[in-house]
Amino acid sequence: MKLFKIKFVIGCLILLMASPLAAQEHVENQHADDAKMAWWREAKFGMFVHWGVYSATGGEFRGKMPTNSAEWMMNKAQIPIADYKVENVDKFNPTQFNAKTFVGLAKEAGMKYLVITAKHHDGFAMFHSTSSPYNVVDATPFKRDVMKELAEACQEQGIRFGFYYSQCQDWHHPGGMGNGWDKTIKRVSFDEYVQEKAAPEIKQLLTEYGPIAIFWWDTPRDMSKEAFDSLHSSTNLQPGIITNDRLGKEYRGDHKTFERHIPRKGPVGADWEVCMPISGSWGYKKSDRDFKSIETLIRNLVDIASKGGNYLLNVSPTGEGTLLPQATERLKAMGQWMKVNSESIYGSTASPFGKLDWGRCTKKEFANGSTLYLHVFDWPKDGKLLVPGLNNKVEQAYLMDGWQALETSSADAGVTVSLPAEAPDKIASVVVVKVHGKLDISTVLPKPTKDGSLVLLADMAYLHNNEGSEQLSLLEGRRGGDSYLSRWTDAEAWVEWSFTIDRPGSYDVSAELSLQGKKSRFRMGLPGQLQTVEVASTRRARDYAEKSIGTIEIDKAGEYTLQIKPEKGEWQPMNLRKVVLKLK
Ligand code: FHN
Repeated sequence: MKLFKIKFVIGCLILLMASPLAAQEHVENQHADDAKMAWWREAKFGMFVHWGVYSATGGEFRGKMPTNSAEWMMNKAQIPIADYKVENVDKFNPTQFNAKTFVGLAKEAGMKYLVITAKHHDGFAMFHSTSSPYNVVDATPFKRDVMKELAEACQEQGIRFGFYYSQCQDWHHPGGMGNGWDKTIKRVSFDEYVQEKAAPEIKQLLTEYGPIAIFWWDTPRDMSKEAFDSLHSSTNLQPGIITNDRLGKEYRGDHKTFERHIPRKGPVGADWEVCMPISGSWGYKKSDRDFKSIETLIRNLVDIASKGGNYLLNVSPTGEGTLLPQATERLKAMGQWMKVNSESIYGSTASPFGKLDWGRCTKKEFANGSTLYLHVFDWPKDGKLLVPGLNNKVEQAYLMDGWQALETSSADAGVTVSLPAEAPDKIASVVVVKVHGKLDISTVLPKPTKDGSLVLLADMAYLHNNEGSEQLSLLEGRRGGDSYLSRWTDAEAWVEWSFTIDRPGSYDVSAELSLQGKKSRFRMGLPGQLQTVEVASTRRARDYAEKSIGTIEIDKAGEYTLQIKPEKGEWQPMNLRKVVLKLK
């Protein structure tokens, strides 16, 4: 053990000396090097690939389908190493795999980078590991280094290539984390796993597979600083490599990761990416029918880009080495949409607007003007598309698909674009609006209708919360239902809505909420005039009810904010769909 530490320290020193930037890179810098991130920010859209020996049986083990995603089958079914070898490793022979075709599909979809599982939690190396015979060349009938083939195909087709590597969990190596079920394992220390396997494998991946653009860590766990440093320092072997935020909390990496869900707002001042499977499981799972619709996938790409993030969409090659037709069909359809509209995605930045009722916006800013890409999901029946609060002079407006010129008119409310009766694309039609000068946009706040009522929906609220944390999330109802505030477990988290009132008076406030269990107490009202409110249980989380929660006095027309803050100690998490103000 002592010898190991000495070796580590020497190893790290050599690497650190070899790369003067290494020490500097340790200095956490949320704003990664712009030059390094330029291609990634331009790319916006990548392919994630979960492929391993679990794919050989579609996640099934001896006729049973373990729960969770297929790549977790060894864990969920508590499969001993010996049995996993017989049932999965020995059967892995993807004879239909063709790297050129596979990468061509990513390219056809409009994806600019590809990240693939070199080693997942099961410890199996999908490359010709020189540190462990537990790999695709030495241990399977297939005997081919699929990572090498993919790396070459990506290089030939101009797709940036990266590896996913599960650095802590390893259910095969006796020092890896996570295998608590196989009692035949003769345990060694985690540091020995890092020294014998993880560190040398990562170094091999970063020196023998050509240019590696991305290294994607996963499921961080505590480990010694030496272990962290020996893993992290290997990334210096690929100048300009981009890493994510999952090596460990001391290493923020170059971008944040969100998984399976799209944040309501992108984290400010940071690069970020949403990864999600095209279906339900990351790895190929025979029973997985949960393919997202083409509409959902395209609108996800647009939604993420409109918030300033990247979309890493996962596919799951089968035991034959191909994708299911459902996946191929979706990738091709996304490619068709990108063929017409990719200008509105590649190199775009986040929308300058608040919530848009009809869709999303991305933008590109230049020295003397900006281009706005209006992604219209809901084509206005009256042919009038309002861009709320836009004060700039419009120089040009046209449909992305076919370049048909469009008329625009400006008013206090913003710019209205006159559209043809038919939307060019029923999923997302792009209207291009070029404006002069620096963007000048007024915040347009919701205001009461003629009858004096104002509906403040959950997705109009501003969440005071640790962005991306599990607490207090804005969730979309299933199948596109109403959004609602949920998982409000953190009594420190609170919400507020901003709005305009043109008629002073007393406004009754009600809320459509659900509360399971006991009563809950919170404070509600205008800033500095919060009143304590207590609501009784509605019995179950899915039982919503409209509850009166008080009255607020508005003494003059203007802009206001309504706040709801949990009463610490008396708070029970509730779900909230909307708040309604009604002039008395
Ligand atoms: O446990 C893994 C899971 O299998 C999958 O690889 C995802 C992809 O981001 N990461 C972990 C779960 O967060």
